Amino acid sequence: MAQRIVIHVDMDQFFAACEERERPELKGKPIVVGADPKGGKGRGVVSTASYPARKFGVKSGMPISQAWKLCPQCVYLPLNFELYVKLSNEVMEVLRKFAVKFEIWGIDEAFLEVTGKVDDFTGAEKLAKEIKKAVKAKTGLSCSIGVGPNKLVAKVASDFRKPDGITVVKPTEVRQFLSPMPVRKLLWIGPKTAEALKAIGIERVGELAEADPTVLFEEFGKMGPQLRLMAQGIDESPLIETWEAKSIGNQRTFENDTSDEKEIFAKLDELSDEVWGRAGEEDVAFKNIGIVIRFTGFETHTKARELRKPCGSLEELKKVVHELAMPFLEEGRPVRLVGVRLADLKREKGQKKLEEF
Ligand code: TTP
Ligand code: MG
Repeated sequence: MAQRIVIHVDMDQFFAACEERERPELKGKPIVVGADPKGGKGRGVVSTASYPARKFGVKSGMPISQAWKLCPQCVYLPLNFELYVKLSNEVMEVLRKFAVKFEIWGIDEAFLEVTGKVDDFTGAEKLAKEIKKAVKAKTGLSCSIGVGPNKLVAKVASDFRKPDGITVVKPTEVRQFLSPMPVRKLLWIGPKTAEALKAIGIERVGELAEADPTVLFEEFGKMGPQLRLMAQGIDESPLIETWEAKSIGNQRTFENDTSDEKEIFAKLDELSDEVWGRAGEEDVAFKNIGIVIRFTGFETHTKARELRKPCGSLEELKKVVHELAMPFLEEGRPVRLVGVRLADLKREKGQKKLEEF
């Protein structure tokens, strides 16, 4: 069987990087994204700090009032989730294409199973470089990448060199790599477990890897042996794909609001072509077709239809989109924006791909 190879990608200073992309004049400044500091009296916490802001000691999860004390000259920005989700989707779309199996782990991180796609860890390192380039080209954002024989090691590795790093840990290097790390670095070891381990004198992964199994069993029950295996870098957990949650959509605003049905349908057709193309590229079939229509002003309507079986052709997609839009256009009200969205996605040829190995 081919050597298993897993890649973990984590975006650098993600929320701050998104803000910098929107406002290039902020690039390189100490930025704190989170609650309003209100001149030091603010409540709430720091969501993230840019790397320059981290130099002042500002960190994710810290009270915003403390951040203000450490760095009153930092640029403080409120959260703009819509932006982060939009960019996260763009990033994930790029990453997905490099993977045999793909699992989104958080807003700015994902696992890629690349077993069989590359021959060895040298091939995987090359692939990691390509991934970084592709993410940068599409979104302008930088990320850090970890490569390992499983999820556990890949995740620790992506955090090892940040920002803009690549860390490759081959199977023979795993024990040495993990050994000096605090146990908390291991995926699935939360603060409580770390605390309990500390109570029995275990703080480093290497100590856990060599701990007396009986003591671990007494302390943690069945989880004890599991913890020890993790510390030895052993992890066979598979990637869990999350296709169903995803949708493919796009929308466009008219240059001038229009009530010309022909123009509106032409735009909807154009959007249908686009999303159909993307569904093809991503090898997904879909059953749910939706539209959005915004009239002059901000009155917005959405309408969706669930087909009985996956949509079979571009013509069918366009027909459904027209039928969904028609009732909204009868009154001849000027339209500002239209959109098409595909949901209930299923990977079409994915199974075949996996069987190839
Ligand atoms: P992280 O990947 O942990 O942090 P980061 O991307 O900002 O920085 P790094 O370069 O070290 O990876 O989290 C991703 C985003 O999630 C982060 O930009 C903001 C958000 N977040 C919170 O809102 N609260 C938190 O406590 C953490 C840790 C992150
Ligand atoms: Mg990150």
